[in-house]
Formats: sequence, C-alpha cells, structure tokens
Amino acid sequence: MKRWIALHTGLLILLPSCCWALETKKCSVKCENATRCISARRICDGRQHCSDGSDEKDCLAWTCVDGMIKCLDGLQCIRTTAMCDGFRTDCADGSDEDEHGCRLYQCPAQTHSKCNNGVQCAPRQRFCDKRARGSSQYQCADRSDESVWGCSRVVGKNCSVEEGLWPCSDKEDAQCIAVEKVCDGHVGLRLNNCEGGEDEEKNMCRGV
Ligand SMILES: [Ca+2]
Ligand SMILES: [Ca+2]
Ligand SMILES: [Ca+2]
Repeated sequence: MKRWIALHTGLLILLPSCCWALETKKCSVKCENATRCISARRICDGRQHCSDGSDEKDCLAWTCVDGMIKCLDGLQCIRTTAMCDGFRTDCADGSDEDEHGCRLYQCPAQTHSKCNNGVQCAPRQRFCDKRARGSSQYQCADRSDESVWGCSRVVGKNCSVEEGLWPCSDKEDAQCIAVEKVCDGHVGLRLNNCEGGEDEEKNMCRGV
C-alpha cells in the first residue's frame, strides 16, 4: 500500500510537466520558465496567466492579436468588442470608456454600430430587436438602439435609410414606409403606414 501511495504521489508530481508539455501544440507562447504555453490572446491582457508573470511583461512592445486592441497606455490588449461598450471598464487605465476617445473610435465595422450619443458601440443585431435578452432590450445607454433612429440603422433590409425609408419588419422583403410616418400616431395602409402597425409600436415610440 505504501509503495502504491509513493507511486501515486510520484505520478502527481510528474503530472504538471507531462500535461503542459502535451498542450504545447495548441499554444502560441511559452512562459519564461518553459513549464507551459498559453494562448496569444492571454499575452498582455492585464491578467497574469504564467506562474512567472512573463505573459504580462514587455507589453509596450507586444502587438495585440486579431480581435484585440491596445489600451491608450499601450500596456494592455482588450477585446475590440469591449472598447467603448459602455458597460464595463476593461483597460486598467480606463481608456476604453473615455468619452473623448470613444467619440473618435470607430466600432468594429462588421458587427457593431455607434449609438446616437456618438460615444458607445452596441452590437448591430441588437438594434431594433425589441426583445429583452438578459436584463434589457436596450444596449445603448441612451436607449437609441430601440428608437426610430436606431431602427432606421438596422442593416439587411431593402429599405434605404438614405432615401428616408423605414423597414416595417426585419425581413428582407419588409414593407418600406417613409421615416416621417413612424410614431406619427397614425396607422393603416391607406395612409402609407405599416400593414401590421409596427410603426406605432408603443415601446419603440416611447423611446423616441
Ligand atoms: Ca495574461
Ligand atoms: Ca469596456
Ligand atoms: Ca436592443
């Protein structure tokens, strides 16, 4: 029994080096003490992952990997979607939620759009979704994602915002009506409003 325990203990001692070594194929960067590798996304992310702290050293010279962006002090990489998200300060220097910086910042073009306040970026698919997922239907602090303005910015519809048209639904073949008809208090196709009355939806109009 004693021998088994000794053997068992021995295995436990050997375990870390054996398994970190196995991980090396899928990791990008070795920690300084060469005991393990970590993903490049964890380099200079502001949290220590290497036991020797080497993943958070020399960060000024580190170039963030795709999908991540430097904080203003150049010392930390955060997810691009965390920049100017209006919900949480991710940079240790607070620069990701700095109002002036966020006004100049361009949201990730494929996925996010600016709220009407010009400061915050919100997921484009949550504009005009009128559905509460999690805590709220509003992703913009100014609630503009559910306003007429926000709804006119939803992409993937055939109604042209530039031409002053508003989509009655999120379908590709949505009926288009003039933006002025939205929340004007009138319903009915005869008056060129949405067939289903979507342009007078109470929650949306209240947020205008
Ligand atoms: Ca790290
Ligand atoms: Ca943030
Ligand atoms: Ca929303």
